Amino acid sequence: MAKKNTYNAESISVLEGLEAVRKRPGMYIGSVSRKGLNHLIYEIVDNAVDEHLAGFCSFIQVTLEADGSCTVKDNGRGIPVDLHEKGVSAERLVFTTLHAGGKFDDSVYKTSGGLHGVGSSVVNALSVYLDIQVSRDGFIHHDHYERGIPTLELNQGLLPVIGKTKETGTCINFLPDPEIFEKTRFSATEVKSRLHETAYLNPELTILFEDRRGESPEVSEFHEPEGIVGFIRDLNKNTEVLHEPVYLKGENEGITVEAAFQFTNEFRENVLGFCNNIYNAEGGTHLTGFKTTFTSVMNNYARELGILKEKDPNFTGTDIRNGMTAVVSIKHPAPRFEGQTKTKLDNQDASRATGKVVGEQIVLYLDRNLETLKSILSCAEKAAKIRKTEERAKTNLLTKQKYSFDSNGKLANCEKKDPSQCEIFIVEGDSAGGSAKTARDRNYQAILPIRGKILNVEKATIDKVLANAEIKTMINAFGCGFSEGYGNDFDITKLRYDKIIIMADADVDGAHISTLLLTLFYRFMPELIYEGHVYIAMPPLYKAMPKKGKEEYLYDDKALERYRKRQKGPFTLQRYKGLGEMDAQQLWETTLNPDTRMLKRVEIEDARLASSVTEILMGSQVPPRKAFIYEHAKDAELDI
Ligand code: TSJ
Repeated sequence: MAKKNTYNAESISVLEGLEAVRKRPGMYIGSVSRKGLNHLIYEIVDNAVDEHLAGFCSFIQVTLEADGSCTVKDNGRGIPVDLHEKGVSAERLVFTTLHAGGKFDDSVYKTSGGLHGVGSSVVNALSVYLDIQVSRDGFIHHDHYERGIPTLELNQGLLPVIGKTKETGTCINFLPDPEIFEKTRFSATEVKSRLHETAYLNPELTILFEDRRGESPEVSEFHEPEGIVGFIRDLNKNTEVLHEPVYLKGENEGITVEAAFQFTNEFRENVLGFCNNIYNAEGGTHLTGFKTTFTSVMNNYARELGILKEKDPNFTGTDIRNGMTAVVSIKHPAPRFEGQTKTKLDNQDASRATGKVVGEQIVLYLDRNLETLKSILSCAEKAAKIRKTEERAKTNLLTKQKYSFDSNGKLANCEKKDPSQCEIFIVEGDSAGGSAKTARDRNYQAILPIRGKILNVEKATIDKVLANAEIKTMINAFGCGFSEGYGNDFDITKLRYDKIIIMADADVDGAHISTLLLTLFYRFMPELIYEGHVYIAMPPLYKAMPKKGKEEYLYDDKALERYRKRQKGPFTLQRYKGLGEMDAQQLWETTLNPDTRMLKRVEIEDARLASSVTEILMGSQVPPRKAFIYEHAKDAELDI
């Protein structure tokens, strides 16, 4: 009797938990956009990765099914199905118990192994159905849930058995709930990228990915026996590298530390941190430890080699990491996370352990590899030189004009103040800017013209970009500041516009402007992109005017091809060269009017992708950038 009561009490709290998750899904999975949707897969897969880390699973298969569901299968021991003390199968508890607080709940820190094993009940609650088969002890045990509620009758607390097997493992099939998610199509690109990363971090694991949604199924296998060294090679695959990747590993205070790095001839650093296989978007103590030690070791070498003279100041950390690509991956028994998205590692012992391991191992390597050491130091010298020039330029600027962000320049603001209803167009060129100001609905549309030639400096350094008055006006107009590295002064809640729309010509200069703006956003205001506020206007290339019938705007050459096929009678074709050529009425119809315009939302789901994308975007050639835009063009939304 007592048992039954506990179970009833238990089921009530299960229902309450379910309701909490379904009411505020963002609290548990971050968002209900495609990013949150993909997250469901990671929550499930992480459990299988844990089983791998425990030493019992070597293979994980992830399938995007034709019906929109996802199947994840491992060859681990199988989730325990025996009776738990509460009188139900242990498996039921895994899928119905909401573990204290959500990942994105401010009040709670994640404990051991990040959030592993905690997310499966959340995935369950947010799925139309979740079906599970556990192969264990010679039998296949079956369970099924609908929107988090179990639908199968238990027999004395135990799951129904649907077959015999000699294998062991867990297989889960689930369908995300369209009542919850804005988008229900998983992004194969994002999922693959994350699985590939998991494979790099777990060199003995094999992950098979299959996408069965298209005409012909696509299969990828991820197995990276080189581990994070392979990760570094992959991150640097499109850049000129200066030496072979360096790999360090050690243990300190019960924390395992692994790091790999390689310098390139690019003027940027890309240092990624992972704790217990989880990416730390906001960095944290492991990265601090790595960076501090690396800086001090390299400064010592620079003095020993006479590159820095007695009177010279040290290189800064940024100087020394100029061109560096690095992955720091630690295993910590009890990690704590802080920061806006709870992805910043907070344990002080992680900083000590990483510093210690890196400090010991790096000198062992560099003492024997002087060529590598010299390449790294020459990167630092170059960076220091540029920094000094820029510091001088900035001081000059400061004396002439206060380095502030409160000018409003040429911004033609809108009248409404409610951010959810407002849009800002960043328009290339004064003439297009002028037409846009006339054409807009001043009620809710703001226009900020930006002159192309100011920014038309190949690979303008970010300092120059930030010193640009129009860029300052832009940052000021957005209202949310900007963040540099991990020092974060950015506050997205202060954003004054729901849509930031880049409006540039479809030519080289236009591409350049969009490139710089997107790069700027990635680096200093990435949340704008993650939260889907950034759009690119797609002005049409042509206007077709038939002798009989309606005029039509055509947005690309494919559209023109289709038009030619379907248009029987004669027509005149007007080709637009640029935004500047349209009059106010045309500009309104093609680019400003929400009922007729075409917008493409810029979507990058993860910071890890941003670095390589930035590279593509920063590159001086136009074609790769085009490829980027086109790859994401499938996400293009006809904004009607
Ligand atoms: F495959 C998968 F990704 F779909 C998935 C696998 C999803 C979930 C929610 C869990 C798992 C999973 C869990 N794979 N392997 C396990 N292992 C256990 O839960 C397990 C097995 C045995 C023992 C033991 O002590 O005997 C303990 C645990 C935690």
